[in-house]
Amino acid sequence: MRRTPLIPALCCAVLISSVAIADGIDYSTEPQVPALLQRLRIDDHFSEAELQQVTLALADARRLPQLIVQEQKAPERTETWTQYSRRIDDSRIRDGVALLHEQRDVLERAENEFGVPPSLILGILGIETRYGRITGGVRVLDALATQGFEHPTRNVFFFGELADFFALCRDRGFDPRTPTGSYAGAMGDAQFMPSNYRKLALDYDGDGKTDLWSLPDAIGSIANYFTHYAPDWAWRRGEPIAIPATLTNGVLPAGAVVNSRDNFYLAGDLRRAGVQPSVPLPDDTQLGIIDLALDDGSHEYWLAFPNFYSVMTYNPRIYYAMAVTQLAQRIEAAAALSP
Ligand SMILES: [Ca+2]
Repeated sequence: MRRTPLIPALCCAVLISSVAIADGIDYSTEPQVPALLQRLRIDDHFSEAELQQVTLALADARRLPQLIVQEQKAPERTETWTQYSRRIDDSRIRDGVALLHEQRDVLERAENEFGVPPSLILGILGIETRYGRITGGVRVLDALATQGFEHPTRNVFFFGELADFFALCRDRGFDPRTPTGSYAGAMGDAQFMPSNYRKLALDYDGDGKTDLWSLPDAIGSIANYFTHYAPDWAWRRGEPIAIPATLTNGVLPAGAVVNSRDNFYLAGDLRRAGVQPSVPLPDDTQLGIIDLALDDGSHEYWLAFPNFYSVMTYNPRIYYAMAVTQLAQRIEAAAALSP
């Protein structure tokens, strides 16, 4: 079978040992703080007075090591597909259709401007926060200080996000002690990390504030995200995300690599090897194979287009991208029945 690499692999995560810190410590005296302040001074031109505010905020930050455990045991890493896919339930589909009607003008404007269909934006909002209902109650300051100073494997990433969080707060006039979000420091209806909030969030209702806790701003920002985040993985206007497939022989072709961002196959080769897409495709279509093992021992197979890997830039887990994809498709189908 011919294999065609389409998308480069992600860089490996940098591994750095964690710093042991006793409970109750004052994070403003943490040994990595001078590097944080220097970064803000150089990259974001913080004044000495602004750096003093950062130090005071860090002194108020709470150490919440349970957030690191939560991050390591995120549902999309630990649940089975049978468990994870329960998120695609009737109430999420119904609420998605309702929001499609309620925000139709904003969603259509985002589609015209960025090429990202309303159903995908609703799929993201539905899986991330139940359309803005559950945006997280952890102080972002606490989440990012704990994960940035102490996460055993992803501390470099979170340290960068902590710096971006302080810059975001300075730029937007937020008190760093105020915003709340997920255990990972993701904020608002769209659950943007601070670096993406700074780079990609839009004031899409024109009220002068870029507020990701407002649905119109979240909708425009998600659409913007998919066209700007990574040039290689940008959303392809008008192309599908993924379609179901069946196996003529009941087994995958020998040597086929599934659930990978590095292995792609041609539709013609797949068809000849017994992998049948649910709709006819030109032979030269490049596809990834998604294999979803169910708890009853059966499997669901899907064929993924480049847009599936674009969805994975939002969260690099197959289950996450597949849940967003299937929710988007179910919302689209339900909306077609009640236009
Ligand atoms: Ca706004």
